[in-house]
Parts: sequence; structure tokens; C-alpha cells
Amino acid sequence: MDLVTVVATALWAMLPAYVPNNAAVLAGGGRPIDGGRSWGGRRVLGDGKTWRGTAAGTAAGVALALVLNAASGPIADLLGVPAVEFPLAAAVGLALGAMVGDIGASFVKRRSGRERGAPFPGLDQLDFVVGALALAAVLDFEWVTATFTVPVLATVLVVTPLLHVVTNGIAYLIGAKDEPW
Ligand code: CTP
Ligand code: MG
Ligand code: K
Repeated sequence: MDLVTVVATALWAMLPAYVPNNAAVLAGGGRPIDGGRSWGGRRVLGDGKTWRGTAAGTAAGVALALVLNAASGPIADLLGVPAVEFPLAAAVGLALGAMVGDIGASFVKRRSGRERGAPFPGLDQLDFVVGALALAAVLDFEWVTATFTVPVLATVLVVTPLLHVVTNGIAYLIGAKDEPW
């Protein structure tokens, strides 16, 4: 696999996992998933993890995967790379998994005494990648192993934190997010 194919595959295959967190920021609010409950003197998850944000984020990621499937042929031809197609199970796994990974990170943050919005470098940038790939692998193992070859996976792990820092910085600057992480 040449470098263009590796990078194009990595970015394309992760798009349904990148969009949910940003959609959740725009759509979030309402009832928190933990219902306001605490555990060990700290919130279980906190007010930053809501049912509405999670549902909207998941829906946005799945919808994007379906749009990408419709566009993948011509764009892959244009770039001269093999097209990536998302089976529905993989799309759901990537989108819902990204949300679950982010929720899991909030659980870890609260247990380690970090208040809502506090940064946790490393975890903040990769929680959703781990969640997305893990749930996608549970729902469609063959698709994950065929798509995320070692070079593609390595690219994802390097490029995702960079993209995360840039997109959250922009979200902060335009006022969509309270903190730039
Ligand atoms: N959001 C949501 N539901 C989710 C994830 C995010 O409603 N499952 C919304 C919330 O409004 C949240 C915002 O998106 O405040 C930003 O998300 P994030 O940075 O992940 O949450 P934080 O508020 O920083 O909380 P935490 O410290 O728990 O990450
Ligand atoms: Mg945050
Ligand atoms: K987060």
C-alpha cells in the first residue's frame, strides 16, 4: 500500500468516528446519562455526557457513513485509491463506539478527581478512537481487520490527536465549545 492509500484510507475510515463528538457538542444538553448521580463523592459521568448528545452524535456518524458510501466510488477513482465502504454494522460501531469511548473517558476523569471540562492529555485525544475501533470490531471484525492494516492503524493513531487538537481549537474559537480540548 502506498502512502496516499494509507492516509486516505485512515482518514476516510475514521470519519464516522470523528463526527459524533463534534455533533454532540452542537446538539448536547438535557438529561445527563448518569441522571445526576454520584459515586464516591463524584459524579458518575457529569453533566457533559447527555442522552441527546449521545444520540445525535451517533446518528450523525451513521448518517455520514451512508453519505460517504454513496460518494466513495468517484472520490476513490479521483484519488486513485481503493474505495472504503462502510457496512451498516461497522458504521454503527464506529459512531456509537466513539461516543462510548468518550463517555468511558469521562468516567475515568471523574474517578481521578477531574471536574467536567478538565483536560486529560492523551485520553481526550484517543478515547473515541479506542471506543470506535473496539465496538466496530465487535460488530464487524472482518471489516475492521481488512480496513485497519498496521500502517493504516499507525496513521490513525498519529493523525487523530492532531485533528482533534485542531478541530476542538476551532470549536472553542467560534464559541461552540467551552474549552479548547
Ligand atoms: N456532549 C453531550 N453528550 C455526549 C458528549 C458530549 O451532550 N455524550 C456535549 C456536552 O454539552 C459537553 C460538550 O458536548 O459539554 C463537550 O463534550 P466533552 O468535551 O466531551 O465534555 P465535557 O463537558 O468537557 O465533559 P468531560 O469532562 O466529562 O469530558
Ligand atoms: Mg471537554
Ligand atoms: K471528551
